[in-house]
Amino acid sequence: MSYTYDDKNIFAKILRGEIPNTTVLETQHSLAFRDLYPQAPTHVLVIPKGAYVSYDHFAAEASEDEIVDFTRAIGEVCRLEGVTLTAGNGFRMISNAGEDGVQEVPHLHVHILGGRPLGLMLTQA
Ligand code: DGP
Repeated sequence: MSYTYDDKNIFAKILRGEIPNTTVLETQHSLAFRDLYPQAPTHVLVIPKGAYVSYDHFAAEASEDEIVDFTRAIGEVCRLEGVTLTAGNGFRMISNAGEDGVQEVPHLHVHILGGRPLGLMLTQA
């Protein structure tokens, strides 16, 4: 079965410039911007510019250039936000996918959270 991408999602609109965002970093294939509802002092979303719904979609179909760009963009955002292990106290990166992952926006995004102790990764819900 192939992946289905809905280009009406909010991050597709951000990529098309239809909705404003607070950009942290833009590279050839990726965009990083602040989450509208931050859960920590650092809460940045990193997205590929390509039409990928989830990380498994991206890993299966993105080019090597896109994958390298996205991976390095995530690292660069951590550096810019001062949460790397060399300059700060660390961070958490999360990528929700699908119904069980409780993904709200169906365009691949990685949350980078930091700037405070984040507690246990999961609590029962
Ligand atoms: P997820 O549940 O992993 O799909 O997270 C989606 C995140 O996107 C959530 O933390 C809130 C954020 N978000 C939703 N709409 C907007 C928006 O219009 N702009 C920005 N910057 N973030 C948004």
